[in-house]
Amino acid sequence: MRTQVGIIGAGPAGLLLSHLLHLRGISSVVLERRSRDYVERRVRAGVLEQGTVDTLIEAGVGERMRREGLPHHGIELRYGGAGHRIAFEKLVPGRAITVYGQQEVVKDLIAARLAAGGDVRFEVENVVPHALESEPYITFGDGERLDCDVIAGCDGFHGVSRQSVPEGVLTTFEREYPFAWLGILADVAPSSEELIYTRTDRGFALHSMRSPAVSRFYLQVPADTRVEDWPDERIWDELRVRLESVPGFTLTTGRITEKGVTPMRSFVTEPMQYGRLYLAGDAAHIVPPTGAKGLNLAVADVRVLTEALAAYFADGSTALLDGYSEACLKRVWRAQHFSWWMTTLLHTFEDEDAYGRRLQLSYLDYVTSSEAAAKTLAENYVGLPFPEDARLNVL
Ligand code: RFL
Ligand code: PHB
Repeated sequence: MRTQVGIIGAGPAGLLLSHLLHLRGISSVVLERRSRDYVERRVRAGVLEQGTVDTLIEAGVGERMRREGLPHHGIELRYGGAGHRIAFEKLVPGRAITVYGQQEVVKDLIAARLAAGGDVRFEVENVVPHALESEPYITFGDGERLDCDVIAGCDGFHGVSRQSVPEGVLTTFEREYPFAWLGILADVAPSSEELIYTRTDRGFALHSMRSPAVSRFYLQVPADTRVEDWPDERIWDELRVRLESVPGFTLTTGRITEKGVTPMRSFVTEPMQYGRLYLAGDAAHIVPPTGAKGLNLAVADVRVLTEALAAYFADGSTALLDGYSEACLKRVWRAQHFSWWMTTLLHTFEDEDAYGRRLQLSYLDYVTSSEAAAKTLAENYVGLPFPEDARLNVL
């Protein structure tokens, strides 16, 4: 079997890449370890940057997102007994975020690929990339083989692609945090119209949502937390204590339908390529979810890779492919800093002394009282515009 681009992983990165390549007349095969049902149900991100929304619309897969997504023009930072709105419409006019579940994006992309006759294979085991320096191919299943010109490693943080690069080639940069997020989904109308990022002395809490009838919440918990130790009542009690920290706010509770613990990590690999293997999304970098950047960065990588591959398959030019990693890493590091900064601003750290706590509160006061500081938060949160040379020539 032969294709132009062999794509490992059917998360947002792999699926969007396959779709964009199709629009440019480039063939691909997507190999995914999990079942279609599993990837369509995997509850993860919920916040789409303006540039991600624009990309999905431009690529013709934004119809349902436009109908069902919730545009948000601000977020609330809550601490010290008061809430403070970061108003995007004033700080970054014309830019906003859209709340739309990652699994909905994944569903839309899978539907688009299958409708166009795309080759997306689920429940594929033993995927291994080979001959990355010369004529690459992927083996999978029981001795099957996919020959390709290029391999795209879109298989997330624990995938096989990054691990197939010879030792000594990649440099990694990493930070682990001494806490995790316990996330839940509940059948209850949101108690607030906008997302609430809350800092309390008991830890961070986030009120997010998925629809007018479904809410999403996160609690900062110790890194070794087990879901079994958090029965529903305990979760609601803790969310109440942390979120009902301003007068007049009442948390409405409901049936919890999903629970999970997410470790918090920052990670970057440099470069994001080796030979004819190109890494995109979580396969190349991870951020803690506080800045809502992971999915958005995956989309940004894929835009750059699509243009580089289009140039390569058009006339054999390798300049854009050679510069792929460098082109992506600027945005990656901006998002790394923003995500680390939001995380350190809003979480409690066990080893923090009174001095550290004062610094944290001082910065929160600054962000919520200075327009310049608030603007810094806002423009990073809604996502910096793509550079001029990162146009997406889809049509
Ligand atoms: P994914 O989504 O992990 O997809 C990788 C795919 O590769 C498959 N795979 C393999 N397939 C074949 N062979 C192998 N050996 C394979 N190994 C793995 C996997 O099954 C999977 O289907 O990576 P991708 O496409 O790069 O997308 C990245 C995003 O999923 C991730 O960055 C975001 O979910 C991060 N994130 C958030 N990002 C945002 O932009 N906004 C948010 O609000 C946000 N909130 C979050 C988040 C992540 C969270 N968790 C659970 C990590 C909230 C949470 C709680
Ligand atoms: C979510 O709705 O899942 C979500 C929202 C904002 C974040 C992270 C996750 O920063």
